[in-house]
Amino acid sequence: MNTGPAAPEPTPEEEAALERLYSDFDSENLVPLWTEIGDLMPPHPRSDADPHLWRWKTLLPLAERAGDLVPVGRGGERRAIALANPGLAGRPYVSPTLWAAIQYLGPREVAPEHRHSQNAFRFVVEGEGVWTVVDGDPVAMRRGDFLLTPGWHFHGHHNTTDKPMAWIDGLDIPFVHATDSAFFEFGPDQVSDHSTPETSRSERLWAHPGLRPVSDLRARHNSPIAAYRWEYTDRALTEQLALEDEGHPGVVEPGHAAVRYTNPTTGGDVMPTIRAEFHRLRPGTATATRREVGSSVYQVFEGSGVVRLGGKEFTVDRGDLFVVPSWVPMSLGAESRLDLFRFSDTPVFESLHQDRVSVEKESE
Ligand code: GTQ
Ligand code: FE2
Repeated sequence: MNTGPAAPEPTPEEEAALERLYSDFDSENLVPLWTEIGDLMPPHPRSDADPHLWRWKTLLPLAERAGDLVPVGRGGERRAIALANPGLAGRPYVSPTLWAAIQYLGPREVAPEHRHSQNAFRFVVEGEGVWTVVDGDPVAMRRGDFLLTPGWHFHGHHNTTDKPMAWIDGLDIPFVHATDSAFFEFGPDQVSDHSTPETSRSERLWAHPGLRPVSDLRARHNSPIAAYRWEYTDRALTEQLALEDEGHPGVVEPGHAAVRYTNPTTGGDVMPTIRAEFHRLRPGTATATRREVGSSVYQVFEGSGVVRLGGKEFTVDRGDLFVVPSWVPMSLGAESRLDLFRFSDTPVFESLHQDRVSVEKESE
């Protein structure tokens, strides 16, 4: 510990005076920089969050047990079970800025409407039969779909089938909590529209590639597309790899196709605090090792492989989730074809000009 500017050996009187000084700092709620600087101003980000993996085969049975034992309804609002990073002192946070949870809705169950300043999305790794109703627009949830609930939009979920459904939620709850900017309001106890259309009104108006309604050409800070369907994501990735086979550009690195979900009114991220992407690796390929400012969460959608996170290495399978804390070196290797959904807090750092990326080396 640095105890201040270099000085000759202190006399016992000086030692005692120094001790009184620190004690007076403490009682006056003052802290000197020189005792804290290593932690406050590190040479590069050193996250308290750990790289960590949660296995789907562990998560889903626990969500099912919660479904049997814990009702969903007004007050608790959602049967959502948060991934709590073991480095974050028992907080239900997957990273310092992000929330990730498995949410479970049994047959015919309803999660009541509410709205909050936190931005939210859903990603579906398996199942169907739930409609999320966003500002009165019923949006079907199916495998591979990425669904948005931007801040301050009313939303409730209802399962219209005799089968349960589970999916993952991502929100900026920790960021909003840390910045004291949370607002919340209850809506109706039921969802406001019980119809079950295949396609939401939002998609019918907005989800046509390269086409916008001339009736509304404003730039918006949230994407107006409520659901990004698997059909389009899959096709985009398939075409990137086909173009690579034909010798044309498009992939991010050899054997690695990737798309970002975007806001068609700006071309930027879907929401101000959350970035979302989908990645596909060919069998047997590995990515370069990267570090990035900000944290990411990945969910394996299909296939198996290995992820290296700092000194740790995990094998991953369908449904497994892992978190990459800020500035932790990360690389992926695909055993079979490996499809991964990813979300991150990068837009926060880009907005504030604190973003950095470092590509360390080609691995394997
Ligand atoms: O589905 O509205 O995982 O409000 C956490 C907070 C889900 C939701 C979560 C929420 C929701
Ligand atoms: Fe919510």
